[in-house]
Amino acid sequence: MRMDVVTLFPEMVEQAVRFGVVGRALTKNLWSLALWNPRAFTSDPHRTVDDRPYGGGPGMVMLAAPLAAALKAARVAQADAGCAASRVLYLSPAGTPLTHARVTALNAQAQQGIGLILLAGRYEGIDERLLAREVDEEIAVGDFVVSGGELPALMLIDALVRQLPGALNDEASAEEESFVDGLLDCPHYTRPPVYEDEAVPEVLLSGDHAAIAQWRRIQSLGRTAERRPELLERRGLTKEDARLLEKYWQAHTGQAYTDKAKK
Ligand code: 9WO
Repeated sequence: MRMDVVTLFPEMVEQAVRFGVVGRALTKNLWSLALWNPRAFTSDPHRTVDDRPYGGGPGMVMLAAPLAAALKAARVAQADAGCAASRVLYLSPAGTPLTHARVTALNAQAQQGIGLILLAGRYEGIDERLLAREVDEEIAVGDFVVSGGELPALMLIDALVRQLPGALNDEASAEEESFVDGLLDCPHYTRPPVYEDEAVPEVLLSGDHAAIAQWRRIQSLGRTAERRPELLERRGLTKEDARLLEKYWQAHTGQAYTDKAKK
């Protein structure tokens, strides 16, 4: 997978991708990264990348021309690297909320040779004319504003790379991960068997893999119903999942899960 990032702080991205799963995947050449600083594509002595907003108001706006030149360089580099096409993704609070399904779809595109160019804004934003001409998709990682698009870009990179074959030590962990089946993850435990007088759930020490799998499913269903009921409504429940959820709900509330809707 080829990814390019257009950013005023390439060092920030370069350092952040060297750690953990993403760093190991980079070392294993499961993906590749190129960074493009719009400041390198300026022609004035002050290497200007921003200016005051027309119409007044606080802060500065990123100029279109340096960004257009940086994006062009990224597109050419991706074509030279064999990408069939490039897709420019702008990280913005106004973008489409990022979901597991969207990450999976972007990965599928990348597997077909589409290079991803992540555009990270700074200041108050980017000249709208650049966005209209160059951006294929705006993506939000949450309903909040941060100081720059770099951290959202790094979240997107992490979510994408984790899905690459060989990126995770145990492929099963990707399957069991939250949102793969539209459910939240089950709770996890490790040594010691008792911590601060709290014991690990007995079933996890039983060695009964079928019982453990069922317990984990019940926990995922129950946690999703408690914390993100809209995810359950969206995905629906099989008869078996409804039966398992009932077990959780009865044990945790003393009520039938269907009664919940009557509150
Ligand atoms: C800022 C903003 C504030 C309110 C409503 C919409 C907004 N869009 C932006 C914006 O695009 N800002 C630029 C990118 C420049 C300032 C830093 N940027 C940014 C991206 N802040 N927060 C994000 C972001 C990206 C993806 N998901 C969540 C937040």
